[in-house]
Amino acid sequence: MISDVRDSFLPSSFFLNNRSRLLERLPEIALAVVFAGKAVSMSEDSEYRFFANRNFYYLTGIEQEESVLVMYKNKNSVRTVLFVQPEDELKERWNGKRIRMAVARDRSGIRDVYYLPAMDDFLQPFLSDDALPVALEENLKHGPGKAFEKAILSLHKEREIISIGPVLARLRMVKEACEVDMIRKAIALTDEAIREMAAFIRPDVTELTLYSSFDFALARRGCLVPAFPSIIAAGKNALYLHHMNPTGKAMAGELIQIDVGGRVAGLCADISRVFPAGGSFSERQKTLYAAVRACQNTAFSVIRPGCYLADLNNEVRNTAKETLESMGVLPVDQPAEADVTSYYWHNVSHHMGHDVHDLCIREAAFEPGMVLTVEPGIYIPEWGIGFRIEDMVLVTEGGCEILSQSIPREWNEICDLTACQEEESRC
Ligand SMILES: [Mn+2]
Repeated sequence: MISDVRDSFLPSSFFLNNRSRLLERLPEIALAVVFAGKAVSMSEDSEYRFFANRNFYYLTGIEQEESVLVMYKNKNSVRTVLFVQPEDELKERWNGKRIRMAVARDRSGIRDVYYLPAMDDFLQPFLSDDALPVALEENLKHGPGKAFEKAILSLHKEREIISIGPVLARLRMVKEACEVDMIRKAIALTDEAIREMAAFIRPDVTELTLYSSFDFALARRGCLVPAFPSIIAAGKNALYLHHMNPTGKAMAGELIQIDVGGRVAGLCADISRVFPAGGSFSERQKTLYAAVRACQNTAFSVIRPGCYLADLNNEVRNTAKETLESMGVLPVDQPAEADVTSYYWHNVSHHMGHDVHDLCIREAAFEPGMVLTVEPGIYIPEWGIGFRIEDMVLVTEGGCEILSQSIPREWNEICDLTACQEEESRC
């Protein structure tokens, strides 16, 4: 069993390399400022658990609220400085210990770490140069980067602002080996948690039982921030793709869609499976299962370097059309593409990484090192059933590797995970 994923860290060399690659893509002389952000207010003096801006994390490895990365380059040199909240006995007594400078240095590989009150004085000489371009994530509408942009433009409205969002998206699309290792760990974590959750599946199981057992399985392995809020949808709730409120339950004969993912060192997993509440699939359910699996197999065979998201979607939609015709859901002589979309509601893939729907440039061709989901879904409201099956793949030189191979995927393997198979006489 995975013990505590909080012991898994990306090496500081990874963050150092990310900063270098960003700097290479900036003009010869520029200042870059990237903010961790602040915890989101829940109500009154309560806040949601802090979760750093992913671009900031990608460049520093630091999860501490209000931290700021500043990088300056000119023709001869580069200066990289990290600002963190100062030690504060009273605030820390109430809100918990802040990151210490030594830890911040160690995680980020940045030697120059200072306390935040020093930041304004540090920036002043740079900002007094009106000709210095400033690189910001000005695409983040409400973040501190936006407020900073406003402040510096109010000082000098002609200043050139460089948007680093697209640059970071391009970098983040291709994963380093250490990121792929962490994605593999996130999948292994998700695998263990799915098995523990599935052991509760029997007729009349509630969505809440499965939801809480999955989150418990993650949390006791050190994952307190899953990749996204778990989707557990029993029966017809599966026809709401992002069913977030686990109030339903599944009777014998009904299916349960799960769409879940753990996170390790910031990197996400995203896995979907469908379980029969009674421990076995009906013939009709098996037919749909085979259709969705056929769509997945098309995707697995199509994904390779040089392929585009649009090509992949078209190929898989064709397989969905053929299977819907062979099931008698769509008439064979119907040429209209539109009818497929009545049953085929969403695209098959998204990039995966530090965000579950990772930053990407949709028009970019696949390259080795990219990580994608393969999640075709077919939903037939007339039958009252519909589901997706979701795995994760790594684009390789020759095609793709299924990263989530260890998680049971075929319908007979799925049944074996449920409580019903352990207590066959009761179901
Ligand atoms: Mn997904």
